[in-house]
Amino acid sequence: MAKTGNKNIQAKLVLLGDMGTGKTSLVLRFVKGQFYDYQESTIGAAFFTQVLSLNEATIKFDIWDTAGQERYYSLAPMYYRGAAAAVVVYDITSMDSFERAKKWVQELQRQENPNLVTVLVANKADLATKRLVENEVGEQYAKENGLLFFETSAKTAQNVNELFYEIAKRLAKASPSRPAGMKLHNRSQEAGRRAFCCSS
Ligand code: G3D
Ligand code: MG
Repeated sequence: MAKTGNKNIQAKLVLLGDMGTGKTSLVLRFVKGQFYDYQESTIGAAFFTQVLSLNEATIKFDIWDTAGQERYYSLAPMYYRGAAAAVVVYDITSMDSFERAKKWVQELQRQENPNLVTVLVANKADLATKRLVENEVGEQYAKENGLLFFETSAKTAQNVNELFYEIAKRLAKASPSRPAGMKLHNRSQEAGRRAFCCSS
């Protein structure tokens, strides 16, 4: 529990990236601590919440897990607009997914939201024998573009909590001190968006 006087932060977080890169699996690992070998494809987008308590703040994440298919592409801005953090995921066994991740990064950069905490995530690190995107390549791209970078495995849980903790820490640092209980978010706008939500 947060100590009295701590910051309470509500933060919208969006996951972007090709279908099959493991976005839903990363969220389920973070929110439920589980991994499913057979993970159903996300339709449209799915909504999850998770609370992380740091010493200095409590962060409530509103997580939008997007589908990744081209046919949902035009919906993406609805999910990343107003986001405090964006997690762009690729699969280390797919060069195409890395190229797609770069496109998402460029699109986010065009939004000119300097406060957006953007993370590049190289998922499926457990599949080292099938690796096609070297760690250094992802890391270098992230560095050049001012992104945080993590290699993760939703399957083994490698770096998954670390990824969300790092985001939480950045958000806590960036957020001005304010009395606990005060919301940073306009809930009435969110309510409309939830109509698109499928599962939690
Ligand atoms: P998406 O939400 O980005 O579309 P999913 O991706 O989370 O649906 O995952 C796509 C497939 O990759 C799923 O397998 C899932 O189990 C697998 N996967 C996700 N993360 C990892 C990981 O870190 N390591 C490994 N080895 N597999 C992972 P299926 O078989 O259902 O397609
Ligand atoms: Mg999914």
